[in-house]
Amino acid sequence: MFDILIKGGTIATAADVFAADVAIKDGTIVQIGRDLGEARETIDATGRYVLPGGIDSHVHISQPSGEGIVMADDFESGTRSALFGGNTTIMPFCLQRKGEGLRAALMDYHALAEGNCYTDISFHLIVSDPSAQVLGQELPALVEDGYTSLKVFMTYEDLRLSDAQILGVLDTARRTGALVMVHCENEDAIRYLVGLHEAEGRFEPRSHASSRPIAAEREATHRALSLAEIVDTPLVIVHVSNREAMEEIERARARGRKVIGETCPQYLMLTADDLDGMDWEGAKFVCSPPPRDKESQAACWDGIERGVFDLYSSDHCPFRYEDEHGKLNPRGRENFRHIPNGIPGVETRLPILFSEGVMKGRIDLSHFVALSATNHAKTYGLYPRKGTIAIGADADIAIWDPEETRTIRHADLHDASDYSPYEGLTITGWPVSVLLAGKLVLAEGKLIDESRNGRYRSRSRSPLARKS
Ligand code: DUC
Ligand code: ZN
Ligand code: ZN
Ligand code: ZN
Repeated sequence: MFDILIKGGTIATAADVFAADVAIKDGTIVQIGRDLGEARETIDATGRYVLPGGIDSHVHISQPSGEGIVMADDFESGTRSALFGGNTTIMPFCLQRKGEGLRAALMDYHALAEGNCYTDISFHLIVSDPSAQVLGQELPALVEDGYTSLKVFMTYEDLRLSDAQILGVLDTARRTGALVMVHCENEDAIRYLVGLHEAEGRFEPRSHASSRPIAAEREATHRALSLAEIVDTPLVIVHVSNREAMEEIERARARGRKVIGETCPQYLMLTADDLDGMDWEGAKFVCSPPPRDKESQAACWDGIERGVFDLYSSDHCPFRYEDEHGKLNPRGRENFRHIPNGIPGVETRLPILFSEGVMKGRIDLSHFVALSATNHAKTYGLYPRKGTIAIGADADIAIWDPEETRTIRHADLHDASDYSPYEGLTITGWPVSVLLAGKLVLAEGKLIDESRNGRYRSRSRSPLARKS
């Protein structure tokens, strides 16, 4: 006797699309086929797609973001929103505080997450202070413990690492088999341009975009790839916003480098013009890198279609708009440089890709599955336990109604921000039911299980980052 049988749907994996039933027992997919037998509970998936639960490998939850600034989502609201968006695993960042170790930060994030998650979670580390102790002892031990990826920043005064520090991190990553993600923007160039904007009295949100030009991202992307080449380490270039940065990735690949590219909904759907607007409304769209122009949007779609991007993540980084702790904090409402960087999007990521990508014929359903789940699992060491519909995999499944048409309204979303950057966008194709480890948590758009059974998952090393 199975626990659950999902009957009559169309299954899609990153490789195949086929009609079959899925049988689940003890949280695992145990059979795929026809006439599988009896189950305690049957879910009718006629007319629907049965897909691996989404994996969003780039989200920020409860991350300290500057004096007086508070991220809108905690683990409860962030994972609830992720679940409604068809996700079963998210990967938030754990930020190292300067002068402290990585373990200390991890203890805090684990304490915040424990018992509060509607989806599974797994942490990336952010290395802000690569001391000898961190690189020599902590990081190698943490990789052994299943924290197998980390991010470094080339921008933000308080987070950026020097090229020498980045080389040290990359070299440690190569020796230990960790996978490094890089935020590529040239901090010195940005600081110079911010100064020019301030000198000219251009304090409004739009100046955020013009002080972080494409050339600053392209240059840093080139530099990060060069540093990785120097110490022979694979690299993930996160949140790529434009063609010139994409071309750096392609050139590095042509030289034989292992590089993963990631883009996000904001670079497919928004432009710098969104940072204009009455009453500082443009603050709602302030993220880094900033949204660019129509040509860059087309380039990022092209990068999705051609496989320049293996990863499509939300970069969910939610701040409330009307809040003295968010976008309109007292300093932020006077000067763009104090507007916290980041926008919400964990719930709308997959519906946007489905509607704009699959329904508009830019990508097929298997490519959608690869970009929404499989490639994230493969890149970050969760595959094949997660990211596919296969016998033996976790029964993390999202059932999609490809015909449901709804317009995005923040009032209908489940995060703790107070706006969506995509308000008013009409979407065809929504996830309607979600199973986490074989338990139906979301059923026909209703949260039916509030027990927050999401678990922390340690990960294997990325296949890209073998020890050497
Ligand atoms: N980088 C991110 O990855 N997210 C939000 C802000 C940032 O700079
Ligand atoms: Zn970043
Ligand atoms: Zn991010
Ligand atoms: Zn407040």
